[in-house]
Amino acid sequence: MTDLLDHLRAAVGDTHVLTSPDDVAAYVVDWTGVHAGRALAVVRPGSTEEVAAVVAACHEAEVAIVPQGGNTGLVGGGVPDASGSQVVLSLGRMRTVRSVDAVTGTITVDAGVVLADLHVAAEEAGRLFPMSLGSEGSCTIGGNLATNAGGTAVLRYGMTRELVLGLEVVLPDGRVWDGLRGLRKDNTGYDLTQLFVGSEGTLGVITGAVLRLFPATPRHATAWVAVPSVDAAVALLGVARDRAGVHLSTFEIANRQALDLVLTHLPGASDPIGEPSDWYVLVELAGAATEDGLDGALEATLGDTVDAGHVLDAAIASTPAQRSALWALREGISEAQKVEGATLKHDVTLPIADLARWTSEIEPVLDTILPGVRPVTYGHVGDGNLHYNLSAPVGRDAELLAAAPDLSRAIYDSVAAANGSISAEHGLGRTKAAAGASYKSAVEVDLMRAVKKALDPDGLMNPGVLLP
Ligand code: FAD
Ligand code: 2HG
Ligand code: ZN
Repeated sequence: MTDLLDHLRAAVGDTHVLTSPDDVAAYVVDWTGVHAGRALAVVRPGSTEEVAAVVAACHEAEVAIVPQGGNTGLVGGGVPDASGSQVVLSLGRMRTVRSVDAVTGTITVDAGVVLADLHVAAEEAGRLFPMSLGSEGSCTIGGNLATNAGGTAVLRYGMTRELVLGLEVVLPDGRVWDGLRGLRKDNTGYDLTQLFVGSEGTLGVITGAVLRLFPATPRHATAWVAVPSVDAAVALLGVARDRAGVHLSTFEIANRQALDLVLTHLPGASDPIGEPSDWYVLVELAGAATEDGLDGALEATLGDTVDAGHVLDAAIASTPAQRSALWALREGISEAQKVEGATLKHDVTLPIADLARWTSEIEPVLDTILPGVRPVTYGHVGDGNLHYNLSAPVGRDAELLAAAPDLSRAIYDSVAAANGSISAEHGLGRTKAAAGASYKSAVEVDLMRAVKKALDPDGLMNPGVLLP
């Protein structure tokens, strides 16, 4: 291994090959704290050529690589296993915005550009890059592409795969595929770009991307709405779609348990409504600077639904500070639940029409497995995507962890029975690789293995992630 470390140092410079426990510590544990591995080394290349040299050296030495961006992934896919034999390849130094074309509506970036910096670059060109995640201050566009991230703007703009036009990828043998074509139309064979989107670092290292930009939407109408049930939230969604059309950009749900955790653990958070409700919705309309019908459309939506009994009360933001405070209630849930203690995460999608039935049926099933278990239910209800994250009965984390296999199986079985998905947006990573394969047909798993074998015949790219 000394040979490999020498090659890596020659490729990126001594200071960018980290091996001491202190230096590698932040790269080997994931955000949840559940996955903690060991690394042979952490390598921080500064260019596509350096990534290619690192990957070629690892290929030659038959050493596995774990690509890593901002290390905000929630399924353990960006950290090494416990063997101490894997190299973590961090894209953190590759943060250049290569070019912006406001006329065509494209931006070309290094994979290590942080999502919040990408927003700023788009804004400076008078455009919008719409992807919006609670982790946007740390996650990278390479990680977003590798996980096909979702977030709160999917309802209007789609998942990451709908925002990308072309990629640059270092293949497992060190060759570079330059697919940085910013064309809306290109029917010249298999769509290789889309093959790498959502591949979680198992097929190659994404080093650059051409992304779509959209017209800026600086105007907003935002409300935090108390609703009596999931059914009522779905009814509100229907009315909001009719009233706001393309301007409806966010439609998020949270149960009372989720709000309670935010109010308990996040400094400065306050309940904008006061009278407790079982469920809440964050709804936002967004439009161009010249758009002046947003407030009216939001008020009409709420008016229609109050009359029908689907809305109990609402707080409408009238200043940017009030808007941020409402968003903080939604975006603070992950962090607040982490502070509360152990969390058993489930990131599921169901047909929207089944969400109310599913949430009411699964709760008693889980309560028989672990009496008093607390579902912290929230997420992108407009996409049919719930984060059905369980907290233990207060002070009983060990019991939650002991019951975890039974609880997760009950949830996944019922999701599969309803034709849903056990990973809506976070990917499979290490946490769900086995479960992912077990809910797919043998044909589908065979096809996935054939793709993996074709691109990474030696199995050196992120082994143990995505495919068991
Ligand atoms: P990492 O965590 O570093 O890596 C994630 C995966 O991508 C790993 O498998 C890794 O090997 C691979 N990878 C990373 N970079 C590359 C690359 N350049 N080439 C090839 N493979 C690569 N996710 C959502 O979808 N929606 C949300 O709303 C959302 N909200 C979040 C909120 C919080 C508070 C947190 C902590 C996380 C949230 N996430 C969300 C999850 C996470 O932020 C996303 O999965 C994000 O896309 C990961 O980006 P990253 O740069 O941190 O990737
Ligand atoms: C969100 O929508 C994220 O807030 C994170 O996808 C969900 O922490 C989670 O489970
Ligand atoms: Zn989410």
